[in-house]
Amino acid sequence: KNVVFSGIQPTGVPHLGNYLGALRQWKRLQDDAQRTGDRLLFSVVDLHAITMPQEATALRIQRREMLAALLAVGLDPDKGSTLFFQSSVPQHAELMWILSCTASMGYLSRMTQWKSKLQMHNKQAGLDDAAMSKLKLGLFSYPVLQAADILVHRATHVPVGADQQQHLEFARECATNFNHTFKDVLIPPQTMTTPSARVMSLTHPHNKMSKSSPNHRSRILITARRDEVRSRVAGAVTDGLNAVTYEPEARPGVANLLELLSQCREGETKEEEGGGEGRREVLSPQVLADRYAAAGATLRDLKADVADAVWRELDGVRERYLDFLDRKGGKWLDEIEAEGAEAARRNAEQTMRLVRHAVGLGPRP
Ligand code: AQP
Repeated sequence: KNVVFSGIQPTGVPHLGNYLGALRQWKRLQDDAQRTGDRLLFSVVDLHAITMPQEATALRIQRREMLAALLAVGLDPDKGSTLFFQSSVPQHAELMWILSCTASMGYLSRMTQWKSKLQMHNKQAGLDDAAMSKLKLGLFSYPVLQAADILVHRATHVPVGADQQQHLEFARECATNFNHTFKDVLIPPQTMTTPSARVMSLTHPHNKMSKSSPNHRSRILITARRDEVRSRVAGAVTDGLNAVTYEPEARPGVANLLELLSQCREGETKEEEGGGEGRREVLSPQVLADRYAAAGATLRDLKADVADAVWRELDGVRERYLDFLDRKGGKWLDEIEAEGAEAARRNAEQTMRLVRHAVGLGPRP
């Protein structure tokens, strides 16, 4: 049986990008697992979140909000998904340390995300002492923690966005390094690349939609009210040409809306339209654009349809989210997390017994 692991940082309520790029796929894997019996582990990766400065009270709240959001999109421990906070399973950090003793600094320093963070600090080469002291070790080594997250559960499959491919390659490298140095214990995981395109910011369509952007109008949260969805989409930056065409380079804002429409309509079934069973035909952004153009439709027409499609996709999430946060005065979420963490610890401990023994740190398992 396959073991699937994936994680999301508790850096704010998930947005449409997180949903279409990750959470919706996790839910589909859960649906499939009813048939395949695959094991699914989804973690709120709070140890990753602290690679950037976080305020303690806010982080405590955001972890719970993320858990409520995962449940609200339909992930369900009763349907085979193990949901837990990464920090509740100390084996993640323990394996990270062991892996970091065989991981290559050179490999880590070539990671694109690290290089872009370095650029953000505007201190590319020849870092002086003052610049070095501002850069934190955790930010540099977090791919090792990411590798440990996956390897400690002996995950065979990891659903991630295209931007994470390099880190997955690194995780495979960590597993092979370990197996070569000590003993064949860890399983190099396979990547399951999310099929959907990246969702771009509604205000700066060259950037991806992001939780941490200071501009709230750049994103649609999965807990948005209907009027918020409408106003965010209506306010999306497009251009002066009031016709619909699909030109990702020249018209990124319009292309993003067409991508969103295509992806959100994919989730609708014929049943909802009063038809038969099964998934509705997926219309590509290009085909959608051709149809709008043929009908002489305006950007306003497109935006109205996008807002409707997004709302249909997110319908009910907000109510469930608010309900889950409040259930039993908040205790319900604690119970779900405690159960998930217990199951995840049991799973991770099986691997760690083998790992500790292989390294010479523990008895024969
Ligand atoms: N804009 C996006 N389009 C498609 N997928 C996206 N993901 C994130 N943004 C988009 C996917 O969401 C999953 C969880 O991401 P994360 O919590 O690790 O956060 P992130 O990738 O760093 O981006 P965020 O959510 O915008 O957070 P911040 O602003 O804190 O960096 C991943 O599978 C990711 O690919």
